[in-house]
Amino acid sequence: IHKGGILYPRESETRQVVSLDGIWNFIVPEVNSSKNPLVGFEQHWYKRELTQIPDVTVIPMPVPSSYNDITTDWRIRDHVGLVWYDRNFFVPKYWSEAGRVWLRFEAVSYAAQVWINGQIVMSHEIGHLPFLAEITSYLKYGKENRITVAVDNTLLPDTVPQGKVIELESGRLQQTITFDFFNYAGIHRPVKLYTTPKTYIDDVTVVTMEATNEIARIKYNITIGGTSDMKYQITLSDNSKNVVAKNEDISESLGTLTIENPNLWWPYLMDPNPGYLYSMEIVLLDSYGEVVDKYIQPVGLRVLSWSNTSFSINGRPLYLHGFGRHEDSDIRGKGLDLPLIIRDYNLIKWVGANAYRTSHYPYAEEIMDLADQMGIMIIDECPGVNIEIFSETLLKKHKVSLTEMIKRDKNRPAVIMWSAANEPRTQYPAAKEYFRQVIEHIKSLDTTRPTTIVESQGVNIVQSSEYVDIVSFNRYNAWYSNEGNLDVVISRVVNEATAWHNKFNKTVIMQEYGADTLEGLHFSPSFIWSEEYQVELMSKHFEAFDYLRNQGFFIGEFIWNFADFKTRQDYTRVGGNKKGIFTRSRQPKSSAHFLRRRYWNLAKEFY
Ligand code: BDP
Repeated sequence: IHKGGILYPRESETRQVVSLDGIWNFIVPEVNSSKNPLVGFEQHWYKRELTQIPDVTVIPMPVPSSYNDITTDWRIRDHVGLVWYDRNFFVPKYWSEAGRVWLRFEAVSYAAQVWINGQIVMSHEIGHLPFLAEITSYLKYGKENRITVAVDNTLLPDTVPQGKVIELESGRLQQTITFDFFNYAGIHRPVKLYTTPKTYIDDVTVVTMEATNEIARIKYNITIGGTSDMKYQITLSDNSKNVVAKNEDISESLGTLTIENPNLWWPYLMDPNPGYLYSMEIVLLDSYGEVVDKYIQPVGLRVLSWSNTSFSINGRPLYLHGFGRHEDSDIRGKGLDLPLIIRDYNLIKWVGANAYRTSHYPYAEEIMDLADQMGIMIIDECPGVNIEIFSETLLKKHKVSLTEMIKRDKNRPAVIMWSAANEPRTQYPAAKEYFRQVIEHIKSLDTTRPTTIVESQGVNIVQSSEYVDIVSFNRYNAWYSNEGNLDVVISRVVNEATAWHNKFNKTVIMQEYGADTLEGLHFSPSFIWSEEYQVELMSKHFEAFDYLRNQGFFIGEFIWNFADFKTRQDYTRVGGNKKGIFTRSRQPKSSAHFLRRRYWNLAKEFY
């Protein structure tokens, strides 16, 4: 685990950022004649260009993207184990004077080992999270360089998330998983080279201490790498670039700033100007007053507070209405795709949602940036989905995944809650101590946001809910249980939400409910899988939610799912999970229009 910060690479007068995205070379060892999965290590493939290796097929592979759906070869789609990527790139001569050069991967699923010019520079496990290393001494300046990456998608009982590998009678390995979404793999997010000076800003933490219409106060903490003898100059500017607060020429890395008549950060539909961001310019100065390094950090002014009956932002109670989602689309799988993410935000705004959960892993930083800018509230979920077997090794890695996620997202105003896991088997006695430690770990890193665990087990057997701040549950009434029986929905939802509140005396969110729906399938009277059924199932839930909202502890509703998504091959899935209110190509089903009416009405009523 990288000890320092994992700040998003941003350009400034003192920093340059270069993208390594593009078409890389790619090899899947097993689809070649040797069939030996370890051949790449045995033959030291990282010591030469992949295109120079005899008797292997090198194929072009886009980065960022999942590799699974790019080719027409099912052996690549369903491959388990190691694959290899490489490309060449140039480093300008003047970079040797830059100070330091860093390499940062925004996410590789699941594990990666990285070489520069044949020398190992870093390895990382757990997908969906960034990792970086300084590579100054590995580069050839003013020359061509090579980057090689070995990627392993294998999930085991001690990975986050868990999986098992079985050998089929054909001799092929097969990945088994307990979650339904497709286990996409590859270099999923951008790869960047960037420079910093020798002494550099390593990490920034900003917390809003107070946020009213009259005054806001933030506390910051800067950590630096290199010489510690530096002066700091901290400037906060509004979005018209007017300086509103400043700390000049100070030697402390810790400080506060006070902003008069601030523009607070408000969620979408709660204010005419949601997602207001200031920018905090952090400058390091040497003893001559020369600028050494500069980093610009967006800052949203907002405070959260919660009790056993409410959850508020800047003192105003929240009602969360949104969905669970996935990073998923045709061909690129979980690869970052800018047109798709902007389309998604346009749909989120159209439907009038104010929040979503990053089910079931942290989403790309570009997606999170947009949430900050648009005022879409995020329940930030770590990759611990469907944990079945609790062990010490798993607990350690689970904590690492939370450390990395919180380090990455701690400054984001959009992130309003940490979700430690989705549907873990919390009925087992071992879950109790496990999640006590997981939640304690989150609290040791951040106490400004509430925690949750998204539960699917029954209220009376769950071992972990006493530790969280907010109770979350998923329930598929009239789908996985009582399929077809829409008339039982209202009482079941009301009774269960009430039981959670009564047992744990906390606020409650329904994080998932829904029905698979094939767009264009119509039945009257409604019948499962039809558009009518999805709409009717929603309308029953809405009645239950309206009742619950009046009880004073129910703070959110999230339909499963925003869009249809690809799953593992399974006889209950026809071309994937179809519980989306949008299709996989992001067109509305009848349910999207129906949800839109409700979410806009909620917005009017609450704000
Ligand atoms: C829930 C899971 C979610 C699934 C959903 C479903 O949390 O990941 O996609 O069921 O089966 O249990 O649709």
